[in-house]
Amino acid sequence: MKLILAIISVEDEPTCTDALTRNQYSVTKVSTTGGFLRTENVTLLIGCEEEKVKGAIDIIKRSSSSREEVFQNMAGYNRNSMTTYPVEVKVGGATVFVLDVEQFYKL
Ligand code: 2BA
Repeated sequence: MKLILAIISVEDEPTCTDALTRNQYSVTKVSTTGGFLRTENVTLLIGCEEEKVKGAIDIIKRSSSSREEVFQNMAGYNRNSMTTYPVEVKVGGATVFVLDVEQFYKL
């Protein structure tokens, strides 16, 4: 068994979760925050058999559109300085980790 951790944008989450559950994947959503942009994103936890991993990744890829956006970076923000600067970053898309599950119980 595998555990897929998929970090996706808040905007893409409903489409992605619907598509996964329609295809008989069990999904848990966790609200998370990106360390760089400090904006909210969503991490999906999907436990499935190894042979279903590719199908899940295909669904996540189809439902997570990737695009460029400009953000005001707050990295230099502190009590003495209000300086921000624009950075162009890729948003949407998905960051996916696939982990081996050592044991799985439903108690
Ligand atoms: P954030 O950390 O808020 O990053 C958002 C986007 O900003 C990233 O998109 C990337 O394009 C850019 N970025 C991140 N760190 C950067 C840096 N140090 N310098 C310049 N640009 C940077 P993605 O790579 O698609 O990542 C989307 C979200 O997925 C991330 O949000 C983070 O929450 C998560 N993530 C990505 N890679 C990760 C990893 N290796 N481990 C843990 N979480 C990860």
